[in-house]
Amino acid sequence: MTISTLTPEQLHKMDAYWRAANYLSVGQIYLYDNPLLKRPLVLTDVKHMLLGHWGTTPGQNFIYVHLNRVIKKYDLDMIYVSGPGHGGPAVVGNTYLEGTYSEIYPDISQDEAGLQRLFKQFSFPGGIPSHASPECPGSIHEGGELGYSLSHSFGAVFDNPDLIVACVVGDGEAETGPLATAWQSNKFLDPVTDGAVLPILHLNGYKISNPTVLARIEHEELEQFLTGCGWTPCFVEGDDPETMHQLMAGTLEKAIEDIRQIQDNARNNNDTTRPRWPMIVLDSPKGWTGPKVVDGLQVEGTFRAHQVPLHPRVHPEHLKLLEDWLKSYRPEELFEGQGRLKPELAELAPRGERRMGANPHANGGMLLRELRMPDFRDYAADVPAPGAPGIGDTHVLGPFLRDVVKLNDAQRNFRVFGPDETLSNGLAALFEVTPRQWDAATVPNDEWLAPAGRVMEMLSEHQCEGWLEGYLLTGRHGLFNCYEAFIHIIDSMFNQHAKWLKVTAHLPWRHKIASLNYLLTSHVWRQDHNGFTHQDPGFIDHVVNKKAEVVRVYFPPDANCLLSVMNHCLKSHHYVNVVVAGKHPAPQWLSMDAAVKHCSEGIGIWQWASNDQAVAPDVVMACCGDVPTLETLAAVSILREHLPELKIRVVNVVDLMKLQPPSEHPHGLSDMEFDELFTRDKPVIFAYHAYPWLIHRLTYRRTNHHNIHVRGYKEEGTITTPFDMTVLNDLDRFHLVMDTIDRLPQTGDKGIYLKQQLKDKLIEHKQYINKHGQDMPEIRNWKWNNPT
Ligand SMILES: Cc1ncc(C[n+]2csc(CCOP(=O)(O)OP(=O)(O)O)c2C)c(N)n1
Ligand SMILES: [Mg+2]
Repeated sequence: MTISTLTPEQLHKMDAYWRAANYLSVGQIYLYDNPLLKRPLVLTDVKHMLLGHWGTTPGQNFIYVHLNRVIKKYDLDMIYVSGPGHGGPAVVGNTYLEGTYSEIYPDISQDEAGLQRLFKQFSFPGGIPSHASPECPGSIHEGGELGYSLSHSFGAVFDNPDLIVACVVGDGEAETGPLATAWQSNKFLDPVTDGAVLPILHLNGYKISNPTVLARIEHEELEQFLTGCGWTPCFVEGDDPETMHQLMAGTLEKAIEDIRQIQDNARNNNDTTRPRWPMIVLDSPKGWTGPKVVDGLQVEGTFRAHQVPLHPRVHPEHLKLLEDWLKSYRPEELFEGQGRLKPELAELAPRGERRMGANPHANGGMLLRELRMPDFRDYAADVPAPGAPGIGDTHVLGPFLRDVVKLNDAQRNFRVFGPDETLSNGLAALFEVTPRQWDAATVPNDEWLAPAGRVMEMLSEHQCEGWLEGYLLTGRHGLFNCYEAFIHIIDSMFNQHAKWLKVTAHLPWRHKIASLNYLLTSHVWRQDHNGFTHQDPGFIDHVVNKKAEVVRVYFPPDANCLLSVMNHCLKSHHYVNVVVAGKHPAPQWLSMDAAVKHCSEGIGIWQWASNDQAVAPDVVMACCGDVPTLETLAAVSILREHLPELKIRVVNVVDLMKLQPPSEHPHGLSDMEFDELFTRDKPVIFAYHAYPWLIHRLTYRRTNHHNIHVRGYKEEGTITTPFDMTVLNDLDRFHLVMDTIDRLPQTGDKGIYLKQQLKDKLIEHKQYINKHGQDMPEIRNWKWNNPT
């Protein structure tokens, strides 16, 4: 590396550009008015509420101006991911300087009035958030919740061979679990078909009020740690701007050239050794160039620089410090009288779509190409009559997904992500057409591993989620398959993605992206190997907290419904779709034609199972989920055999959101439609896949809510037989029948006698499973016989 990569003139200009970005950042945090300091600063020029994060910002501004230089020099296709996205003033300021901000928001013009509005809007009611939020051009990562920057960056470069993501990782962020695991992403990156991530560890030494671990280990230890994670770290350390500019410029050039060399070797020389990709450690003071000492305490280079170091409205003597700080950037040298950045500085930014704020990858919907879809009907399970045997619903889905992969192989825009379960979740058919992408070593007996593949598996739900989000945010499609219980691990990441979707849906310049699709299987009712730890259907409760406009939850009761639902989800935009499905052999209910109709409606009466066609029903047996549907139909067959005079209506719910009123969710049934299905006054025995209270939550406003009695998972579980799982939670057919009898006094003595029989049955069941270790033959061999 040469010590003087930059000519004195370049260095001077880059330093000025950095000062301009720093000036804009301080202006955003503090100023209400007087944006160019054309008159002495007075208290009324300062905002009342001072919100924002200074500490990370000058370092990010420094990185941004240096990235701009290499983008121009090497004509790079590059986007910027800000791990400590609370450094919002940096990305907003830089996209303003490069011109993209004003193109999207003409009101924030490149003049004094625009500057004033730029400053005022930041962290201000009616303005913009303090992070690298969706409102900020060039952002695919808000960085409010720390930890996901590196996984997002890798997701963005998969199948984007020309893209480089410069990913700033906070040294505090690096302590999070998701970030700690994300360093390993380099074992899953194909230098031939994927792009590159350039991590820049922002070692400013501090978090909010603590030092960071990585800043307080030996230099050598940090180097070994990063090297051990498979990277080639290059250090840029210091605080003298001039020296640092030269160091950063040289280091960045070397990193870009190394990336190109690695790619060239792999792409043109067939070099298959795993690259040790370059990364940068930027060791610079937190709050660099800000106030050094305030009220006798050191600020620059300490944790005290994290947020807002001066409070002029509380301490009037800070006003002068603020003015001095702003003036230290010498704004008169940076901006013309009218407030526009001087042309000799403006020319440092890249042009057009090479500007990081204008790069289409950061507005992924612009690049979205629809998937080529096979006809899902071609994969139908044969269901000559309800109750036909099935091989396991996800096993039927597998060949359909296989062909989605196959059909989109050329456009390289579909991937399936999962911790380690694609096979055990019943999707083995995928491996007929694609391996798992794996760029570390392989040995004989490994299966389906190759440097490039459509299936991404690493045993970190965080990593899978982050990769998939990054992939979607840059305009591609994907599916996350996961054990139902462990999807909770990414609850919080789902939150952030759902928030992103909600906000971007209302930004006209942001194009819609493909939906985030979850296939949750190996679900609560069938955890034969694993028991209680693997039994938790609560993700659904979590998901429905989010805005109705972005979340969808589906419980296909059989394979044909699963095919229809998944086809719909993969074609949809800007939602989070949660699909819960079984993988074990289970009876099938609907032919493909019937499934398409049922799933299109999302909820409906199963006429073939009901006998209330001519008259009002005595009871509605509702079910949602594959196992509850099975138990409900078994209960219906008992009722119809023993109490044939009862009029029973069977309602199956595929689309959970149908239960909500239309005012709450766009899929919601009107009250009239709901009453037609569930009646206004008859008991409803509702067998539900997950925690029962969600059904109450969704239906509490409905006319007949007080008659809805829900059975579901109530946190009873262990390793036991499949049927016993339902018994432990009172969701089994016998309990459902007993519930019905309890709610229908007209069943009289006949009902009481039947109840007694069923109670005896439950004891018989316990005795049988304890002795034989499997369910009674009458349970195992039960088949739906259409009662006459
Ligand atoms: C997951 C998560 N936990 C806690 C916080 C609260 N928080 C905001 S900033 C911050 C410190 C971040 O430190 P670092 O990553 O080093 O960023 P920088 O020093 O660049 O500001 C913390 C703990 C958060 N935003 N996200
Ligand atoms: Mg830090």
